[in-house]
Amino acid sequence: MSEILKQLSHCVEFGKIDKISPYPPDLKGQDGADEIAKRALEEGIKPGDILEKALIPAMAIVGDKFTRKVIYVPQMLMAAKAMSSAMKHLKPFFQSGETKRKGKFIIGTVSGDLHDIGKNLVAMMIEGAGWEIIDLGVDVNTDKFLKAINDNPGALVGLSALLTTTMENMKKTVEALRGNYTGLNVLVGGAPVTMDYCHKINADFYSPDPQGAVNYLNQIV
Ligand code: B1M
Repeated sequence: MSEILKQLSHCVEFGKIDKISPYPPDLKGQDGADEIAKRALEEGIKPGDILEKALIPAMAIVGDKFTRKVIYVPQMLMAAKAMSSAMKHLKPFFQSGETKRKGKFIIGTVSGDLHDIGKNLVAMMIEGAGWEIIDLGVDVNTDKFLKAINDNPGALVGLSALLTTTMENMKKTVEALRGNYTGLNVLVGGAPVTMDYCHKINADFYSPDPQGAVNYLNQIV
């Protein structure tokens, strides 16, 4: 991995957002994920490589440290903020899809779940593939999904869940969507979700990553 991607990965792993951020103390005064991601792009590193080789692996390390109780929620939050500060530079590249939209895609993280990094990535990639995104945010209850579908006839829907506890809410929401709309296309994803679970809850498709979701949508139109 190039030196700059190593630096970026380090910043995300240790929650160094930008130069003015005083956290973590040993990186005080140094560039953070914000400045380094911008510089990596200026140096010609591909946005996809920045994401796949630096940002996503750094978050995987953060998750592993959290599991091993090496770090706790505040450090995990700082890492997420550092990741987001880098993502804002990548966003325009992933969103530069065709201007003519293929359709509408409603997306949200299910009720009780505040994780939005993966959901935002999926939204960005799908937008870049030419779809209009209606992002309902995090902790989205069933009524909010139902209202969005009602307001946007013909839209497809994507649900993200990162917690084993909130997968149950994913199931409840899908059940309600099925009960209210026939022919609605529902995609599900998020770290604990599997194809088996997708079938079990009667969703249409599961993708482990944004590209799988894009490919699925593209073969529908
Ligand atoms: Co939380 N957290 N967290 N967390 N967090 C996990 C998920 C966890 C696995 C960490 C761990 O224990 N190792 C664990 C869940 C365990 C479990 O349920 N089995 C966990 C926990 C326990 C918690 C809390 C309960 C901690 C606490 O308070 N004690 C708490 C819950 C809060 C809540 O939601 N109610 C909590 C809080 C947080 C923060 C707020 C601090 C922060 C989130 C900040 C934010 O999102 N803005 C956070 C973070 C950062 C993580 C980890 C470290 C990283 C998540 C992430 O952003 N990954 C995570 C550990 C891990 O995942 N390794 C963890 C990077 C992202 C690109 O990947 O989101 O998987 P991901 O998305 C992927 C795919 O899953 C897929 O595409 C994306 C790109 O490849 N995908 C889809 C996602 N959605 C999709 C939808 C699709 C298709 C694909 O179609 C619709």
